[in-house]
Amino acid sequence: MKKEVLEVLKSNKNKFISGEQLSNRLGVTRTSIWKYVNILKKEGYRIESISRKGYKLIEEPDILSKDELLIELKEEKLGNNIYYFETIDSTNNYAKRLALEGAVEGTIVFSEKQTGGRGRLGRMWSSLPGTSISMSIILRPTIHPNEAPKITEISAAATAEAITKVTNLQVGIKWPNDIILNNKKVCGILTEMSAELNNINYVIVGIGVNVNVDEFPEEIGNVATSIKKVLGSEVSRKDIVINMVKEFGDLYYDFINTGSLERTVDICKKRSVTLGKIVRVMNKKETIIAKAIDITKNGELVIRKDNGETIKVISGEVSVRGIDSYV
Ligand code: BT5
Repeated sequence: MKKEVLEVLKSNKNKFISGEQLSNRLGVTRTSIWKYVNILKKEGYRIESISRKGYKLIEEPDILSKDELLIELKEEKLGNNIYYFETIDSTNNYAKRLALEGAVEGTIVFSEKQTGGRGRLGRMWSSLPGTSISMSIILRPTIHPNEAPKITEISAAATAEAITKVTNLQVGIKWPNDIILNNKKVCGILTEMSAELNNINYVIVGIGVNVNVDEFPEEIGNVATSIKKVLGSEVSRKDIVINMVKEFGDLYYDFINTGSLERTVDICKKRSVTLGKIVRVMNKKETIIAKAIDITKNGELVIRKDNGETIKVISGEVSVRGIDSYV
């Protein structure tokens, strides 16, 4: 019921709505309404209450609570099922557990704090409570497991577009999974999958964004930045999440329905900080130094070695000269 009270207050933002109207509309007593309003106030909503006039929502806190997101995302294909935690080891771990229990596509797990946030290949991901976004989306795409890397690119494209939409900042994409601002990493994406030979059971897309972070732990101070650091002012995490989920839904279902990754690749190419640069690609077999020259319509990175040989890279560790520790 708290969600319903919040929804009515939000749809009447900056206007008074009487306790009686609220109670009639929602079918609960005025005392209950008063109790829910008090809980919302404790959560940080600024609500004016004046006897005989009722309640007026004046300001919403920048929290990624379940109620808030369910209301904001109710028209979207993704995000109709939300889990929200104050603290968790890793949203990807929890999403994996939910997926195994049968959670539907579009279920999203958020946490303010992660005690064991993960990057790729066992690396750590640092997420700072209240100022970053840590979220994982469960997907059940009807595609061949070989195509799963495309989902990382869809996520990167969607997140970059969302950040630009909210902040006007021109963020770059370092193929395939990093979002870059001023040569530093502002967002990382970890895509994990459970699959059989020919079909995917589930994909978990974990996204971490540094939004209003002021100070990073020393060990990542040289590589990490936040939107606030570059923009010079705070940004609503909620706005970024809402835009990101919308954009993601758009690009993802476009790909699932048409089989074409064209829209995503266009965004990734336009925003690429990798193309035209010398890169170091590491895979299980070897390390290659080459020039990144293109991204194919399937999302592979094309690199050209000094001897003229070109190679298509599907996934792997790519460092870009000038952006990573690779110099
Ligand atoms: C990634 O790995 O960039 C994927 C990060 C995914 C994080 C999300 S948060 C929600 C979900 N739940 C999880 O447990 N994970 C996902 P990779 O490309 O391997 O980069 C990891 C490297 O980035 C680390 O070794 C650090 O150098 C650096 N790093 C760690 N925390 C960072 C931060 N907050 N901002 C920028 N760089 C960071």
